Amino acid sequence: MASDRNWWRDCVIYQVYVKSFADSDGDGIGDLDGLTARLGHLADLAVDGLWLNPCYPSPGSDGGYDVVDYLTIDPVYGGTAALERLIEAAHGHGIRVLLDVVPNHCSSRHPWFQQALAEGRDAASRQRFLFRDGRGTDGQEPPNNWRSVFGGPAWTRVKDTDGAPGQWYLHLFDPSQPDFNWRHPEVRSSFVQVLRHWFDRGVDGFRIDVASLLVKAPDLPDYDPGGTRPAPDSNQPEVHEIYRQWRAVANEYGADRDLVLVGEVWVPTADDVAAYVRADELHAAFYFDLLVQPWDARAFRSSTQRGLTALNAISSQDTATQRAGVLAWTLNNHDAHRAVSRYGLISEDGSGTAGVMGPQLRRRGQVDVRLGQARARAALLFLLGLPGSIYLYQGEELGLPEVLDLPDDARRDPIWNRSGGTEHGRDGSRVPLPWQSKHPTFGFSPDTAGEAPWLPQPAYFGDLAADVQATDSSSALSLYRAALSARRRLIADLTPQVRWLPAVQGREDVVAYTRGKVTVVTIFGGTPFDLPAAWGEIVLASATLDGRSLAGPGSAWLSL
Ligand code: TEU
Repeated sequence: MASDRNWWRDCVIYQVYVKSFADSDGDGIGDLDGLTARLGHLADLAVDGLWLNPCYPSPGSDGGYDVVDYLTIDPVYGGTAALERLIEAAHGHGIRVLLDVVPNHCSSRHPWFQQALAEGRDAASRQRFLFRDGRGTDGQEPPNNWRSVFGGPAWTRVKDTDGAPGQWYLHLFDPSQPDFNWRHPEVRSSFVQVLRHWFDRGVDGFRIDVASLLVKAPDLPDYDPGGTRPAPDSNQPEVHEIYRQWRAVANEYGADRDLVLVGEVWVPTADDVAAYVRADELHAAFYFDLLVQPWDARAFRSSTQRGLTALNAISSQDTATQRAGVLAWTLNNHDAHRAVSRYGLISEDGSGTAGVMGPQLRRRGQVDVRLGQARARAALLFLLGLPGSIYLYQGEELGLPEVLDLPDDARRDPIWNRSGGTEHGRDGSRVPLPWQSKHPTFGFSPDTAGEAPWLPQPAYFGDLAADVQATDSSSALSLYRAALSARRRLIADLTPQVRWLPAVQGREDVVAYTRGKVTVVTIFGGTPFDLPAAWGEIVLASATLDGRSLAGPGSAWLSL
């Protein structure tokens, strides 16, 4: 690949939920050859890279975030050879490929965990995980009060080798996902080996799953329900040592490869996020604060500024040779309800949001899809103007809403079962993509009759299929193409400094910022707004223009 220095500082990465992107062999499950065959879609979008959700061998109890073998690709996705084909083809289009590394936990079927179970309580193999004796009479109570992100206790009790009730092991997610002990040297060295293994095969970087969770507070103290102490299961200072080591490994591959590590970092404050992109740590960290904001001018502006302020503070320590990384901005991923449905939610029914993060990411209720689509279009232009890297999630370029009404028996997310069916979980953003409107599986699977798609596609997906949108200049797909190519074209004109403009025409629902010659303006309300002549020529708009009057909700880019 051509080496354009630090491509990741302002890249646009497209997240591929492989299982739902395109199925090449008719088993109803998306795979890497399906993705390779559809690379033209991504080249036309002008994305710089792909992040693939995990496609390692896995029982799939958490969509592949329960890994059995970190060094191969599951045959269901085409095996390692299919990844090699994908990398070669993607690089041919100038598109980089990032894998997802899952270092906090593995699958309970991982050989290390199986060994730890088989060898019993005093075995050295147990030290790679977090096994503890229980509390209370006969160790019946979990070792501490931590809760699983997916609901219920974060501990599961195992049987001793003689069949008697034994120790407990920690799992911050599903019981099928035991947490590693990151204070164990073999755990550390094995993941360095994982990184090198894939870097050596041409992978351009990694998205790091739950990057802030790996190290737990010594002695695993109880969680403080009052919240006066920092959480003992997240964001421990020692976690940063891991990323300094990983950065050094990535750096070994040199400036030509310019590999990237981006952390999925859910931490309390913007300063906590920025700490992960200190010059010798990660290249980028997700700034989820913006993703969880409601559709509101003040909320978007202040969240964005919090992120920028925190990053500036870290960047103030830059030297000529050592620069801090960037924020990774995103409004969609495979864990959240799609932006169309979040921003289009007109009344909440309060159901199904009880779990951790549910209220922020997955509110349920009545959705006005058209309103949500107009707002999501506007949000895209707000996002694409920002300095740093941008992460898009497959299907958002089609304006897909969250599928909120999947049949219960189709749901696969462990959150559904762990919550006893009270939280619906994340399947609704993972429904297989519609490519062709007039096709039994909307082009997801081949023509020959095979297995049904692993999650059912709603009938209305036909109207949103890529083929109909490709020829419609007013479609979401056309806007995404125009916006990404405008970003590419104008990037050299954009300074990293974001300057907020004072409210214009008394409109508190309008937010505008400039980066050098370019102004990005977003109308959050429904009233049209006159784009001031002083802002320059209109480059692009997400909504209808009548002269210089932009319909709301909508965004525009202007350039002097
Ligand atoms: O997610 C981390 C995480 O804690 C949340 O996004 C979580 O899935 C959600 O908020 C539950 O309410 C990462 C992955 O993105 C997710 O798909 C995995 O399930 C999780 O880690 C475990 O590996």
